[in-house]
Amino acid sequence: MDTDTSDNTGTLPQIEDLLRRFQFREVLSDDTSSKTIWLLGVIAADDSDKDAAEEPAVVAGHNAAIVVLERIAFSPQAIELGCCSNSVLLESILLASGERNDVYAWATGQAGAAALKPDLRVALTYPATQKHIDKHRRQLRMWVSETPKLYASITKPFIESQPASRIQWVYNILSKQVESEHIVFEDPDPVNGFIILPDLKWDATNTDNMYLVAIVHRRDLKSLRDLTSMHLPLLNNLRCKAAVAAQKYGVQPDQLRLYVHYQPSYYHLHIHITNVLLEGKGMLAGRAHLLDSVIDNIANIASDYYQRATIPYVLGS
Ligand code: M7G
Repeated sequence: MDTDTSDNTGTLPQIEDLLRRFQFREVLSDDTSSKTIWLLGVIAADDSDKDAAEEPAVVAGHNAAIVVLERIAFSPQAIELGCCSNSVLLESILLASGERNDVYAWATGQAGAAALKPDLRVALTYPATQKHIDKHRRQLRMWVSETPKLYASITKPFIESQPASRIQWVYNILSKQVESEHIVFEDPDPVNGFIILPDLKWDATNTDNMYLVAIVHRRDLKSLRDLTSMHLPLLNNLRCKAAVAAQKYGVQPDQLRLYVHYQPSYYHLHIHITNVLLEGKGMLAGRAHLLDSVIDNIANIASDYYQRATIPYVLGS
């Protein structure tokens, strides 16, 4: 979701309208480390609402919606306010309760409105499908060791059964129907080209949290499992141009973490490009595969490395 406060295209009023109509049903999950909460609710359909690409989940007769609320990091402006000599940020804090022991003191409080604006990131999926709900609901997770045989008999048919509508958002970006004003870099080549733009998880303000996503133009590569030495020109091109894109935010090539997810949520090849300072669940062992290692495995070990490898990952029940 675009959180650009300069929005004048009507997107913000639309989102505000949907949030006002959201009726809470359940907390799907919450994560104290990323200070994020996932809420399931319903929104009574309205003529102006977007048609669902897929069958929406229905809860008590209404279309399901998921709202994600995340406390966002201090912005560069807030950091400046906290550090300058008269420390506007600190002066604005209203303390609620506090403790002191020897040289140590701690308290909870609330920063003044001017110091921390905006302080919340909101993402909305509406209408949400059962898949969206399952993805975010707290669930039992377990390790799976995917052998090539398991991939061929279970995962590949599963990937092939996914409706194209599930990656409609990808095609919308590639055809420049949405988010085109945010494109940071494009190589239009249909075989080795891609679009790089801010990931929806990043508000494009604090570059310590920089999170870009590179989406390849070709539509035949679903995941890591499809990559061979034939795709080295694409992968090397991606590695090189990701550095060019990141430099637009002042992030240097050696400050980048480039990786693909296996399993991804969306089966259309894309690369995650983040600042190394950013840490999170998406970078955990068992999900993130560094692009450098992918290139090295294919180029120097075996062209069919990812068709022969047993790949372990964590799967929700
Ligand atoms: P993934 O590895 O398939 O799954 O990555 P994950 O979401 O479980 O990490 C897809 C990436 O695309 C994620 O980093 C998403 O935040 C990002 N993403 C998803 N959507 C629907 C959009 C979108 O509409 N726009 C942008 N810019 N990024 C998106």
